[in-house]
Amino acid sequence: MKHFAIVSALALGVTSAAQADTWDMPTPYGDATFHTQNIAQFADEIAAATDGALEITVHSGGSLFPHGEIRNVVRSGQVPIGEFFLSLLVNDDAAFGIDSQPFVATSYDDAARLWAAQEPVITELLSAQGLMPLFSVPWPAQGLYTNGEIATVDDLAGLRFRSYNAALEEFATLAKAAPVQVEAPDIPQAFATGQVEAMVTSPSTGVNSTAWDFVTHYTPINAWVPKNIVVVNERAFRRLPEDVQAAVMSAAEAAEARGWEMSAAEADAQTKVLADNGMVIVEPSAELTAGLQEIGAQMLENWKANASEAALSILTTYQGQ
Ligand code: PCA
Repeated sequence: MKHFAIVSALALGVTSAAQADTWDMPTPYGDATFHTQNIAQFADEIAAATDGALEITVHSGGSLFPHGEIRNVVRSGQVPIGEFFLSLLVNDDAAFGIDSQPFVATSYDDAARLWAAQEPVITELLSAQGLMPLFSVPWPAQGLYTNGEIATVDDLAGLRFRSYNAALEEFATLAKAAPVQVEAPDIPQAFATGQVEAMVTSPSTGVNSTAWDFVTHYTPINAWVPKNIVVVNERAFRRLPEDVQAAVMSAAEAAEARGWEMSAAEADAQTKVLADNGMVIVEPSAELTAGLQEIGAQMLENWKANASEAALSILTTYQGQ
């Protein structure tokens, strides 16, 4: 009897240790960013649904790992889950980069159709790396932040231009600007020190980085609607009890739906915040738009030249819809 009691106590100890999991989750953007807030809610929902059996600790703003390493550390199992900017993986396969190509998908409707075509392809590519996508959420369409009005592409020539991925670097180069890679949390400092003097990003990131402190004009060129993605290490996920796995999947589905709504609400609301803080909002001139579309057309040719069959099938599916 005594022996039995000891054995069950041990068994209980083992069981409760296996039941309570804490996952560290690195993310690239700051706490004021709607993506981070959406992820915080995702974590809360999982903790509540599993009675604390899975607690996710969010490490925002690149505080646990730099943005460029987040995919690799989830892949290696150093952390079980993480968020990153999807098109950063474009060097693995062009399929990851299609949402950052100018003028392919410029509205939320387009972005949703593009994601429907892209999701099965990138799910397979990530699975080959031992990763499973949980949910993906778009940023508001990307606009132009400058000092003074930009009437034509020529006005961008020579500007030190903040960039966040390979596509934006190519875009800036084709506009004869000088791209400089800067992570979102470092934007204010990069402008303050003169490292950069213009950028393309969403109204959300413009507001989160108090763009009115260093630029005067915002031009909503709305050229692409890029996404973040949250991925989980497949082995770490499979180790979870089945009911916890189900709670993660259902919180992920809710987070994707909520994130798209938050993004759409931010597009107008944060543009208004830019205006309320004194920025001049200028609709792009026909000439500027035409010039940017030419750059986009050339970029898409380059993208296609580097695209796998699977990547090209995304475009075919999307354009055929
Ligand atoms: N904000 C992020 C990515 C796209 C966006 O709107 C950034 O500027 O880094």
